[in-house]
Amino acid sequence: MFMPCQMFKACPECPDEPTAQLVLDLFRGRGWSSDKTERMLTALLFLLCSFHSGKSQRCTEGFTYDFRSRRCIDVDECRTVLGACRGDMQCVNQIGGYLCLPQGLYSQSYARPESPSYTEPLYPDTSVDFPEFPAPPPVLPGTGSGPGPSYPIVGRPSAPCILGYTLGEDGSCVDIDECEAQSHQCNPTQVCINTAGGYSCSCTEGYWLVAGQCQDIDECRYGYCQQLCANLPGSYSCSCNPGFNLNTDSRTCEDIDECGTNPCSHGCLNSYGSFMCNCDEGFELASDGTTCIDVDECSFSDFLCQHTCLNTPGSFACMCPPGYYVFEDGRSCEDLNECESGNNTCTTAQVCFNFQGGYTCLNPLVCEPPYIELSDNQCMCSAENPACRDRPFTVLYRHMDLSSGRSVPADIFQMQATTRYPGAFYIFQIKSGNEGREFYMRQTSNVSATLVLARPIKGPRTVILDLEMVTVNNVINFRGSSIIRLTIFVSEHPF
Ligand SMILES: [Ca+2]
Ligand SMILES: [Ca+2]
Ligand SMILES: [Ca+2]
Ligand SMILES: [Ca+2]
Repeated sequence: MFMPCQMFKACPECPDEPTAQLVLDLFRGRGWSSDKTERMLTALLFLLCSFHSGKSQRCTEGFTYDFRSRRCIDVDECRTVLGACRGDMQCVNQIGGYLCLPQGLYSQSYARPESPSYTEPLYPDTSVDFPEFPAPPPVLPGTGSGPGPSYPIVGRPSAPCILGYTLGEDGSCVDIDECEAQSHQCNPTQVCINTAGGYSCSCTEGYWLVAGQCQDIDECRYGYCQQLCANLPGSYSCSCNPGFNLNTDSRTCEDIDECGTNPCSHGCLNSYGSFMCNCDEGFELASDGTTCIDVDECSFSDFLCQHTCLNTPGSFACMCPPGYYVFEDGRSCEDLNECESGNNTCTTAQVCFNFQGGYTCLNPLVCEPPYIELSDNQCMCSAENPACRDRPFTVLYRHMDLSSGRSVPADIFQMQATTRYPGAFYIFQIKSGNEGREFYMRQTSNVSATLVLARPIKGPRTVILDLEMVTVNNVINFRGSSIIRLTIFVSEHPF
């Protein structure tokens, strides 16, 4: 719509509207109707206005003519108009006008240097089409189709609103919601946020702006999680290693005190990220790491116990056969001396003889005729008795015990002549009882010999050996013998 006198209304000597309209109608009547024609008419009217107003007054309201520079310069109303703004409103000078802005709203972008030597062009040189015009009137910023900012001109109610605002129905400036109106320049990846007088483009949470695009933040790269991290579009997810729980902050991990749930059969030791079970003595940890199983000590060695090993939960016990007791070392078997302990069945007439693993009750010595009793363990056959001629002179009864399986050879019994005759010599031999040839006699001197166990002997067994000592005296042509009847109680066990 072409409205020349509205456009140049600020020109005080502008011809009245009907006159201008008349001129326009005149041109239109002649077929001059294009936009260019209208613009040319506008310029012409302006020229008319300018010539009509005289050379001293060529500036619009808000400007004053500077003779030195021969230009229209802005009037700083904030300095020249007393009480330009009321109350707390702050006066901000603008080119061709001024603003009254709330103190908080005032920002540097509205400000201009307070320097009095400010000589910038005081109105834009918009007249591309008419460069020859000496001083085109200032166009109030924002009123045209140009890109300039729009400011509310307080004090001039008819003026348009600043950029980002539009004139409401009630005449006030209301914010334009660029987001709603889809007039924003936000990138498709961005979110438009309307603000008073403008809008901002931002990325949603979990995204950031990289080269104008909202890109997912790789929170994992920045150590958002204490332990395990999985990056997600716009987000991330933290998790924890086994043995840890995610804290309520969803980022940090806390050690689980596994011992609180008694996972171990015996002892439990919590550790950072794990736990350890331990077992009481005599138990070992099973492969599951939590169960304690008994150690079978008996399987370690056959020599752990002298006789029998009995495994028990957490321990073991050595057992001994009847007739023995477990020694204080817990492993050896010691013979019970039934004769000393009185735990025997011998009568008072008998003599208790203890041996390894048992005992026996020896009956009183009975010497069979022609032998007569010489002492409680010796019988004698008198030389005067003809019946004794070819018999041993004395029979001495002795008893000994021998462990089964005793290592061989072993000296087990000593014989010695007690009576020595001048010129006599002695022969020691096993007269009977050695059918298995387990024993032999080794003469150790002229008057002594040792009974040697030559082969291992296994009990339980009682061996009765007649050990003979033959006395030979060739000088007096004497040959006689004495017997030791040795009873050997061979034990069942090798101890
Ligand atoms: Ca992410
Ligand atoms: Ca733990
Ligand atoms: Ca055990
Ligand atoms: Ca015994």
